[in-house]
Amino acid sequence: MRRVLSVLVGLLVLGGTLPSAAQEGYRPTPENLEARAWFRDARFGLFIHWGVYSVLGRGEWVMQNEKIPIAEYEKLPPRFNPTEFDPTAWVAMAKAAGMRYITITSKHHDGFAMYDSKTSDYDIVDRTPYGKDVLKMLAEECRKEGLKLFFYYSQLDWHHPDYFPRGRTGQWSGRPEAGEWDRYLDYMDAQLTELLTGYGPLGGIWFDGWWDRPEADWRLERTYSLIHELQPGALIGSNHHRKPFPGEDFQMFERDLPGHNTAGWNDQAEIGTLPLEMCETINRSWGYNADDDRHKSLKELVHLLVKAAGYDANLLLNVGPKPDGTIQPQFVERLREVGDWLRRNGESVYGTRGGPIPPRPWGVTTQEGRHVYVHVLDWPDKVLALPRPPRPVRTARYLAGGREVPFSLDEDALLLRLDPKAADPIDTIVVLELADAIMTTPETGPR
Ligand code: H79
Repeated sequence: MRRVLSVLVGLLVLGGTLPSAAQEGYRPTPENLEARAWFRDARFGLFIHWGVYSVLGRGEWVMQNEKIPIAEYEKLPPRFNPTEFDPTAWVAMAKAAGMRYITITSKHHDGFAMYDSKTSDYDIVDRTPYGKDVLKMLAEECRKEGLKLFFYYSQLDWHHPDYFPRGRTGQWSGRPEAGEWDRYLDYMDAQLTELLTGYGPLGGIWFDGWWDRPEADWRLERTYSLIHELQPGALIGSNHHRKPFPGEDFQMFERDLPGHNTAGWNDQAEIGTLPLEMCETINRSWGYNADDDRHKSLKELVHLLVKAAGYDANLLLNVGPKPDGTIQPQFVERLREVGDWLRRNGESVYGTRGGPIPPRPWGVTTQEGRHVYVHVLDWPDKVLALPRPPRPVRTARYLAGGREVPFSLDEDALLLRLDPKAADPIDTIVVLELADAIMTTPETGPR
């Protein structure tokens, strides 16, 4: 009895933060499982951060960072007029980069809806001179071109009066110190309903901002059930930096490989068994930042993609379009180069899972059926010693050109004898052909 009591007390104390506050007992439908398998195979997507903040060109956090009150911030939408927005060009860019899906901000922390919301007039159609629903235009183009579309949705809101009590951010917005949290959640559910009913079949919803109020009751049970009812095949993920909550369909990592914590906020992000995704920027910014010219090189971008795949994760790579609707040439060029690389080396990335040999400082492995792809990213020596793969090795060849790589096996190790002349400055890929396929399931797949 004492034990039962202490468990009950524990539940009362922890109530709001327990994962059970999400969609407990959720059983994904067959469509959802199929979408997860598709997602795992896709491996590469385009992240787009676009909102009225782009007018200022100082990133999507400008409202918070520069303590801009709502009354001031509301002067941005009348200045947002992306007359050069061309969904055909955006989707063509993503496809040329070898990306299989797009995730775009439908509403960021600033609360401004980038679509024709009927729940609020704080949206692109009602408040900007442009007056068009850019998400609808993008959704149509994605459908035409066979890319899946995900909507980023910020649970955190710096604009809505009912986002109260306030969390860690949003304290400079000038809102009255009162509000109805439940009314805010109703508003959020209403907006999500619009997004899930007005834009065709979605890839999924990418939540962010839960971390602003980890102590709050977000009523996730209701929100997640709603989404799964409206579109069982839409995947739910949340950037809460924790182990996935019940009801989620994939797990994401911001600016870190799964299990790493260089960004500083992934200390509680234990890896679960769902499909994984890592998001990163090409320069250092998500939303358009006019001063940020620290763009990653082609080599750095390919390494991000390949390492993510080696960790069994997708890479969601970001661009922040300008307020006129164009994407800076520095992004476009690099993405085209990544696409060129993928056209030559895509079989070592698409449709693969993390390989049987764990990621190491020299590189990573990926696998598909009987093939293990050894991505040698940084290894200057002629001999590379690896743990022996779990199946007999038939052949080893360079993916580029198909020449054989001499190798030897002993009880513990596979020694690859690499030819320095065949070394690729970006990624030397050796394909091992095994005698049998390695069976992987989401639960047992090597990480
Ligand atoms: O949309 C992009 C960013 O705007 C958003 N996520 C990506 C995909 C993002 N929001 N916050 N961050 C990224 C990092 C910010 C972390 C902090 Fe905090 C917010 C530091 C302090 C407040 C969260 C809460 C981490 C510590 C406390």
